[in-house]
Amino acid sequence: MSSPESNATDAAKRRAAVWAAAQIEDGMAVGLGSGSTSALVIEEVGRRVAEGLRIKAIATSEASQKLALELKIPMSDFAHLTHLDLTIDGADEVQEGTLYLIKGHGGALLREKIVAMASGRLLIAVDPRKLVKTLGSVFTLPVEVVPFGFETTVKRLRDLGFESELRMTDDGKPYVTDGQHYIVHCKLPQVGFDAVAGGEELKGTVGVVEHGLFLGMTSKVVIGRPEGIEVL
Ligand code: ABF
Repeated sequence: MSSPESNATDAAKRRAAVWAAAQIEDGMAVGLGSGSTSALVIEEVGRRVAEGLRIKAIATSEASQKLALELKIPMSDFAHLTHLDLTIDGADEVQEGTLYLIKGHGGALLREKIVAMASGRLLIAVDPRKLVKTLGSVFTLPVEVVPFGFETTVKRLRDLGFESELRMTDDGKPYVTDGQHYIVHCKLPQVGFDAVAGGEELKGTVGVVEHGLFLGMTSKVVIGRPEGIEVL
């Protein structure tokens, strides 16, 4: 049986998701995010498509692509669309004030970043638990790395000062992303961490494909709250 707390979180996610999906206009090219909040967005988009909304969409993960196709959302790809009007995605953490994000605990950060970068606007839908004052205070930072020589990449990340651990599956194997990479979880220093400089350092590390810091990319954040929604 689900707890009152998880029911409240589910309701908050749904409220944020429905508001976010309502921002899509007829004729738009739309990026569809990953994770449980994005799944609710995709459900709502599917409902609107069934009612006649005409869009083309690109998904940020195989799971979201599958759900969107089941709901008969017209899917496209970057061979046919070079620009998206709007991407709606979730986040693991949203820093109050800066709207800097940690993303990628769903394992899809690389595609999420590629889709967000191709998008005119990035709308993030979250429940209130995702708001933080300091990035990394609740979640580690996922960093996507090339499998070859990952042991040396992890060492380089540790040498930069990040406590770093390879993400494993429940059956003890390295977690493999849709892009066939591994994920390393890095703990962010909680005092004096410069997200911009840190992001550049991570990006410049040999073996790193991409990291889950999304800085200066967010247009709006919608937060589902018990009394309605709040937009930042
Ligand atoms: C994606 O899914 C991610 O970037 C983030 O890791 C996660 C958030 O999932 P949820 O909405 O389930 O909390 O958006």
